[in-house]
Order: sequence, then structure tokens, then C-alpha cells
Amino acid sequence: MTITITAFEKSPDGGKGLARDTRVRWALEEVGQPYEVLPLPFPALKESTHLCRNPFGQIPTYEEGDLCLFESGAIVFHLAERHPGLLPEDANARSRAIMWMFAALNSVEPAILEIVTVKFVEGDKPWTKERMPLVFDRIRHRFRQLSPRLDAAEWLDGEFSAGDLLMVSVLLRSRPSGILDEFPNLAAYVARGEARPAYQRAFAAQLAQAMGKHAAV
Ligand SMILES: N[C@@H](CCC(=O)N[C@@H](CS)C(=O)NCC(=O)O)C(=O)O
Repeated sequence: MTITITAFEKSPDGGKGLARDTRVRWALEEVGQPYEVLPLPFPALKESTHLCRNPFGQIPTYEEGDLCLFESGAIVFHLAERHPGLLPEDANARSRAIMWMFAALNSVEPAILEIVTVKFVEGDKPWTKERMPLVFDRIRHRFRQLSPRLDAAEWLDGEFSAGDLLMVSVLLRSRPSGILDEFPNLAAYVARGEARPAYQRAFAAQLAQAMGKHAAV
């Protein structure tokens, strides 16, 4: 059955891989599933056809036969459950990998997302200048907590898993701010993720999309 995901027709980051379709593409590449992309211009996100896919009017979504999913974490989890390669066989290790998926999305990503909120959503507000250092401090706090985990380990818990895929994807979003580079072992962890052939294929496909070229995936 054909898998179709949605992505921005033109990603606001110009193809740096920060839009969340990249993590879904990466998971698809890791598990070796071919997919098609439905590129959507911004206005189409809020139209009824897309609101049927995702009531919040966002990308990415995932369609396969009569299954339609939204939320990048749920999509990655779906792929990890149905195909080998992203979750360990051992039941406890599997639960820990799933725990790291939630940690990436619930404990780390919200702090990083605040950069975008302060910069773009509240950019014209008088408090922006004072708020940004507080946002950066909260991110640093999280990174200080996460960092020891990756001092001696290549991945969060043994083999590379969907937990790493999401954590690397989330950490990547902090790189433009410069904070990631303050934590060399986290920056190295992200670089290990980016070096994976599956990531590189996913990145190239979303970049082609952002550049307006047809992404053959
Ligand atoms: N929690 C959602 C967030 C989805 C999300 O924020 N998508 C962004 C692109 S990365 C989007 O569609 N933004 C356009 C909008 O919200 O109008 C997920 O992980 O899939």
C-alpha cells in the first residue's frame, strides 16, 4: 500500500531539515519503506481537505490505505512498531526506547520551540528582548541534564532507536541559535544522527522539496 506524507510545499527554513516531515522521512528511510510526498502550500493546511487529515492544520501527516495519522511522534512510533529497525526486541529495552521518544517530544522539544515563539510569534512585543535569555537558559538547563547521558554512549540506550531519531531531530532545531554547540557531546550526537545514510536520504529529499524540485523518494 502506498504511503503518502504531507510536507510544506516550500519549507520556511529553506530546506535545513527543521520541519517535522524530515523526522518522518528519516523514519521511513530507516525502515526501508518507500513513500510519496504531497506538498502543501500554507493556505491548504487550513482547508477542509487537510483538516480531515489533521484537525490542527499542520504537517506532517501520514496516509496508508484507510489509515490517516498526524503528530510526527505518533507516525514514527507507528513505523517503529510495524517494521524492524527502530525499536529493540527486548521488552524492557523497547519500553525505554519509547520513553526516550516521549522525552524528546515532551521534555526537550517544548523548551526549544519557545525560541520560535519568542522570535516570530511575539517578536514585536516589548518583552521579547528580556524573554529570550530566559528561554535560552531553560534550554541550557535541559541540555545540562541530558548531556551526561551521552558522555560515553553513542546513543541514548544501547543501539540507535526511534528515541534517538526523535531526540536528534529535536536537538537539531536548537542549532541555529548556537546553543547546541555549547554542548560538544550533544552536537557530536546530532552529527552521528545526521551521518546515518537514512538521515542523509531524508534530508536530501526534503531539501529538493524546499528548492521546488520534485522529490523522487
Ligand atoms: N506536534 C506536531 C507539531 C506539528 C507542527 O508544528 N508542524 C508545523 C511544521 S514543522 C506546521 O505545520 N506549522 C504550520 C502551522 O502550524 O500553521 C508534530 O510533531 O507533528
